[in-house]
Amino acid sequence: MSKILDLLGTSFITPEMTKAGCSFGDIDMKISFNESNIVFFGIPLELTTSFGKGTSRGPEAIRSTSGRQIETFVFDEKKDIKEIAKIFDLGDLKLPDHNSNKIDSIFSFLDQNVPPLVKELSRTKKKPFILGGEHTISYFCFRGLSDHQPLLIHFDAHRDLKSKYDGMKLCHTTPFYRLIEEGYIQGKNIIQIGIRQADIEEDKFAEKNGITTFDPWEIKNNIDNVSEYISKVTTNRDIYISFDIDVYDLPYVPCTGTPEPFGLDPFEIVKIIRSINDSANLVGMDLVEVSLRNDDYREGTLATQTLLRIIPRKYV
Ligand SMILES: [Mn+2]
Repeated sequence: MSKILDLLGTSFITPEMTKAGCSFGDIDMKISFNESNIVFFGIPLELTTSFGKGTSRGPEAIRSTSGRQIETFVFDEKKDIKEIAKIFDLGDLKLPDHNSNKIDSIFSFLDQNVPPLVKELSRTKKKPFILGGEHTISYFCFRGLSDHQPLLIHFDAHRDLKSKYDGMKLCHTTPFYRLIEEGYIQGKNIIQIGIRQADIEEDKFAEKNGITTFDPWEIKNNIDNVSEYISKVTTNRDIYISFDIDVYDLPYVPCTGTPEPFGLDPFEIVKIIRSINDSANLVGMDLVEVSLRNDDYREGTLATQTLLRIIPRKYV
């Protein structure tokens, strides 16, 4: 425990010292770490991205829009998150310098620090909300919560089930393959939502391992059936949400690295978020692959508004 507290004191750039200059939501009623029940932190990892760049600015995009642009009152929920949640923002994890350190040494830093931190937060009844950074971080975050055997609800355009990519076993296209291969989760406990890009091996791997997939065509044609299914399988279940912003259709996400057409719109995403059963228990979540370029805050806004639709749910 003391090791974790040391880590909190020295290993984070406080929200005020990040580029955004404010905490998530810039909430004026200050909550102490001990009082909090939701703990935000950023992992601005951008190490293995293969196409568009900028995901290291994800936490900045989310803190800036949530703190400076968007009300904490969620209009359609008629709830103010500062009244209903006790949020503490640790800031951004200080990562080893990406330029002078090898990929392996940065991964070993994450390996040593992220799973124990997430586990300790969970043990002390604080739900970790982790802002990426590239999707690779989910591998480290989920491991800290795998003892709960949660149902993993994975929103993404991509399966991220490759066994290897560009010679790397661990990178932004492989986290869920690694989690399954290393025994942290079974495929039958994964639901992938919004998928529209994969290679044939990933598709076969998903089928072989019993992963449930809802592609956008099915969601567009039959969202009520999808919602009903999700409500049923999340009843009385621990759940973990891994949310890649590129699950949204291409026009909604102008900055993310690998945008895809044929995606979902915000109304469909909110409908699915609301279909998770009230009796479920969110053990943690990550929101990844958000980016910020040329002062284009649309994607940060959408990411924040997605979080603001999750926080008021009973399962949080
Ligand atoms: Mn993706």
